[in-house]
Amino acid sequence: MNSEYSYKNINWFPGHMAKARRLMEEQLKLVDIVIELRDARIPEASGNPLLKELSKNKPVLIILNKADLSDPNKNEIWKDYFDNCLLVDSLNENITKTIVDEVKRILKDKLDKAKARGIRKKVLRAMVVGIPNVGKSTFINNIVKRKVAKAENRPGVTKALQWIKINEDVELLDTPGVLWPKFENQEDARLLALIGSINDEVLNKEELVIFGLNYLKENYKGLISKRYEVDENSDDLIDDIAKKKMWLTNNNKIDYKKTIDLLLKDIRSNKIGRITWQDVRE
Ligand SMILES: Nc1nc2c(ncn2[C@@H]2O[C@H](COP(=O)(O)OP(=O)(O)OP(=O)(O)O)[C@@H](O)[C@H]2O)c(=O)[nH]1
Ligand SMILES: [Mg+2]
Repeated sequence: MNSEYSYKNINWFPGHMAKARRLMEEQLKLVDIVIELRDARIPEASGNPLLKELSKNKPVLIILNKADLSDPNKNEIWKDYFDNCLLVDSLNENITKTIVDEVKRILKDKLDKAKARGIRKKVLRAMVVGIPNVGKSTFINNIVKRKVAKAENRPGVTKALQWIKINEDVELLDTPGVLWPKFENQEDARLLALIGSINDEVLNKEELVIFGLNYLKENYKGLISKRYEVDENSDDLIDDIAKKKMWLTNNNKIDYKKTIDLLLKDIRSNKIGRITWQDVRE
């Protein structure tokens, strides 16, 4: 494994994202608050600069989603780093009350002012935004306790905007995951690819796996050895894992494609452990 390896530049901004961004801009005037989902495993890199620009005149609630996959020792540090931030597991927790209460808390001043002027604010509208595959549709389905939005484990599932009513007071807008036209910071782009927010078809998966394994060896010593029963400091780590797991072709050679695919799958789940891939910058 060579750390001098030069990585191929990553970029992914398909047409539906540019369109989604325009439509979101239009809907923005209707919303009281933006709920921005980020991935708890990469809280900084999963923040979209386009969305920051888009929501600059609105209150923002940051949700660090998939907190069940991220390092429990780092979760709270990241939560404290942001204003108005919650750690959430949209797959397993019952989050409706927490989210509705938090939205109402953040908007309390606005609601009180409206009330003082005799205006009873009808419905609170929240736009749910975030990078692809971060869990926006799952988050909404959890809140409304119904499967109203399609959710799948690949980026680019939601293609259109959809308003969803929670109750008489609150409505949510599901939006397509959006990235930005050019990743100036390729390190962030690699992290986005690593967690599965960029279409695999534009990625070099082997590079990603090598990057992931190196990071784990440095920052989570012993996890790889434990998971795959190999010496994680071996010079032939990927081969060793493949042999141990019997990821082989019919004629007993290492099946590299399968090995890379399965390693990437493990890295993206919590199979190896709960991992956070970036730290708060000092
Ligand atoms: N472990 C875990 N998985 C989650 C969580 N939230 C969502 N997922 C999974 O993440 C994958 C993507 O979820 P979606 O809800 O489709 O994500 P999205 O942000 O709507 O994706 P796009 O519409 O493609 O932008 C699915 O496999 C979900 O089951 C979470 O909190 N924890
Ligand atoms: Mg979606």
